Amino acid sequence: MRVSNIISLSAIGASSVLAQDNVTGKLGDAAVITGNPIGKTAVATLPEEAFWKGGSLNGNVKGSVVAKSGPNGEGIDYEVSFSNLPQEGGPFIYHLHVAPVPEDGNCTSTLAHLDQYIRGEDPACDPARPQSCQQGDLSGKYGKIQSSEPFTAKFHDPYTSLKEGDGAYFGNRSLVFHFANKTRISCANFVVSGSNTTVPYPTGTGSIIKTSPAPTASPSVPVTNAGAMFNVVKNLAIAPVVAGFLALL
Ligand SMILES: *[C@@H]1O[C@H](CO)[C@@H](O)[C@H](O)[C@H]1NC(C)=O
Ligand SMILES: *[C@@H]1O[C@H](CO)[C@@H](O)[C@H](O)[C@H]1NC(C)=O
Ligand SMILES: *[C@@H]1O[C@H](CO)[C@@H](O)[C@H](O)[C@H]1NC(C)=O
Ligand SMILES: *[C@@H]1O[C@H](CO)[C@@H](O)[C@H](O)[C@H]1NC(C)=O
Ligand SMILES: *[C@@H]1O[C@H](CO)[C@@H](O)[C@H](O)[C@H]1NC(C)=O
Ligand SMILES: [Cu+2]
Repeated sequence: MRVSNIISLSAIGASSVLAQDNVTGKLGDAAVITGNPIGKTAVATLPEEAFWKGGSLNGNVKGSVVAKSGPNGEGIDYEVSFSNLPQEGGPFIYHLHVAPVPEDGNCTSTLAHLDQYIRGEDPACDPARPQSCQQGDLSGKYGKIQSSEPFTAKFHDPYTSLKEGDGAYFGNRSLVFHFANKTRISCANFVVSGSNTTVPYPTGTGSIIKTSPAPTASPSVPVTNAGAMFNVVKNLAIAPVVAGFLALL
């Protein structure tokens, strides 16, 4: 790599670290959700037809977000898969949006991201502090969609809910898939299945009484995409050292 490239990379690294600061929502950091109904599932599947009517799209992006109550009802386990990605305009981003998609399929009507703590979109979510991000910013917290396909990801998010009545509940909301520039390509409503049975959490005691079948033994999956992004940040952070060393040669 040329020295000039390394120096410009290190400049980007420094400015993105500064921009991330320690932002959080006006109402603070997102709370960890407990008491999600065991076995409850919400699935959003992108429709046949795209909302975006531009070139560079062969039909619509295909894919879904499958969300299940986490182990013991804590947080949500997500399984994400997308394919038939546009030829350009990535990396793609996806979010839980606050309103559902209306009958006419207009993705603009889904409004903004699920953001109960009033954080806003800028500066960008720091995946090292997911509690400080908008709850609905799944790609911000767990990784954007690069163009290699199919894209699949599994992650555990502690801050979203399948318990009706919670502000963080998204079973009545929607998924939106965007270009990197935020233009909305496609959107879908979540379809909920499974019971409302909640594991009782007797406060102050460590015991949990299970009243329904035990949660499937899906372990909480490490957040590999966020880890990868973190490595990029770390690599950028050492770039000035490398540049300084090369300057001596
Ligand atoms: C953000 O950082 C500043 C300076 O380090 C500190 O004074 C402030 O309390 C921090 N805010 C939060 C919400 O952590
Ligand atoms: C967003 O990106 C897409 C794909 O590159 C492009 O076609 C579209 O014109 C862009 N929209 C805006 C508002 O820049
Ligand atoms: C979608 O809704 C927005 C806001 O109501 C409107 O401006 C836009 O024209 C609609 N788009 C389509 C394709 O109907
Ligand atoms: C979705 O459900 C939550 C919790 O029950 C509620 O606060 C919110 O207003 C609902 N949103 C929509 C768009 O129906
Ligand atoms: C879950 O609870 C909500 C609100 O009480 C109710 O509308 C819904 O029908 C329940 N679903 C099931 C499967 O029992
Ligand atoms: Cu979005």
